[in-house]
Amino acid sequence: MQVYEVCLRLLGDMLRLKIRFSQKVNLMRLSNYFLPVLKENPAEAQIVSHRLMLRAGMVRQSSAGIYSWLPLGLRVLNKIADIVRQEQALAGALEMLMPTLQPAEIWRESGRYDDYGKEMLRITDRHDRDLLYGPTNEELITQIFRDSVRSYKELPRNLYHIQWKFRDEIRPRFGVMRGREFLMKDGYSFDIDEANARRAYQKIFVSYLRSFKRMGLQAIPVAADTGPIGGDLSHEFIILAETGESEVFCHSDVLTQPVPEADYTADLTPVIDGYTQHYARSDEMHDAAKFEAEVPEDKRLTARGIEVGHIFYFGTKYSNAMKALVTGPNGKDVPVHMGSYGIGVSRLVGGIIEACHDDEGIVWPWAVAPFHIGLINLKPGDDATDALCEQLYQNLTDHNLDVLYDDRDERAGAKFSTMDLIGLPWQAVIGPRGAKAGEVEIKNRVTGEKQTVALEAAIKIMSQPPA
Ligand code: 5CA
Repeated sequence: MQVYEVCLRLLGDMLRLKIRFSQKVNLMRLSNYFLPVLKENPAEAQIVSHRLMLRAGMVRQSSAGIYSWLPLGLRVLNKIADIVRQEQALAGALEMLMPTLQPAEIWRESGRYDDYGKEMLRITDRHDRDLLYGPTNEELITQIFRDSVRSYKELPRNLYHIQWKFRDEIRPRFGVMRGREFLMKDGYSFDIDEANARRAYQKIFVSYLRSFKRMGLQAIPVAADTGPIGGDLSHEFIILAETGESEVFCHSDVLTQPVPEADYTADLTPVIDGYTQHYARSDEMHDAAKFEAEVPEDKRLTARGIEVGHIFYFGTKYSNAMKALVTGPNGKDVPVHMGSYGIGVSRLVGGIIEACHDDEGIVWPWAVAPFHIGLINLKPGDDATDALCEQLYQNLTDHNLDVLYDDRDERAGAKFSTMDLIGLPWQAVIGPRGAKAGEVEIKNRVTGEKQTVALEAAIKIMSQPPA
């Protein structure tokens, strides 16, 4: 062999080693992770999602209704936000980011500064200027819009952001479900007239049905009250859960309506009509006589639920008050027609757990699971077991799967119960016996079913959501 060949080979070996080394460092090892699980049920948690979020080390309360998101919880929050982003993009909405602190002046312009009452957290800066921690963003987006857009030719526009909000709720409770500080996706549409604005509303209606479905949820759109946001057309999206704070009254056929494709060039009216032709209302709008007159007895559904989204068409309420005008095709200035569209991103984390758990803990739907697979090493330090675990980890990540590797020196029972508690869709267990045979025991967290298979088969099975 030539000297240069030896050198090349040595170089190759070194590179390979370096890659292996860096990959090793990157493994999401539980021994390096921050997962402060609790064995006992925290006394302050009244509902299962709050209990499980605390027990699974996802959040910690900082003060009433205000939470820190720990690594595991943040991964879920981000996955939910990403689904929202993808669906908003398909519907033609653009992401931006507005600040949490807003000047009081624009709220005085709209007339809401005084109306909002004690729910608004008001702050004075060192120059004695009045600020507030935004509870929503109609004013700020209207200000941005009116300062930048002059002509109908720049319409329609739909802008959204995902940002923390603050509402000084009188009774923050149920963990992240009714927080004081919470993460919301809020979007705002701008159109030249009512017909176009209603179409913008329909697009977001469809995008919400799609987003919630992708999170593993069935959301029921119900006619809703507009409250402090204003306007005359509004729907809440409610997922059914016994612990929900809302009450829903609806025709059960609403539950069997198909979730539409993301074809936003099509006429969306038939899809929307499919949902809205039937009686479906939240408690605030409920009319018992109408419900009984319109819905046959065997189709009447009355249930509790969690409001995970809320959309509004309010026409020119803010554009009139704040003079957000555009020049129309005839050269005349007209106020833009607006709608606003909210999703409770942090509330959804709790909502999904309410819908998806069992006695052992959380059972994450695939699309929002913090990791897809929990890999358990039954004998860390045993060379063959370590090697097979690391190989499986590598192969799974090569398939774009998120893996959490329990390499801790702990009792097997403790490892199993932690994995059950944090609810990853698949568990893969490897011990010295399996390592010898090149086999992995995999467990479906949904059904509890276990099977022992060769490495390749394990990867194939775990690349898909468990049935
Ligand atoms: N400006 C409009 C639409 S962007 C708006 O603020 N709508 S909202 O008040 O209905 O809020 C939107 C969503 O935020 C709600 O559907 C709910 O899912 C979530 N949300 C509201 N208040 C809270 C809270 N205190 N804690 C957690 N999530 C909340």
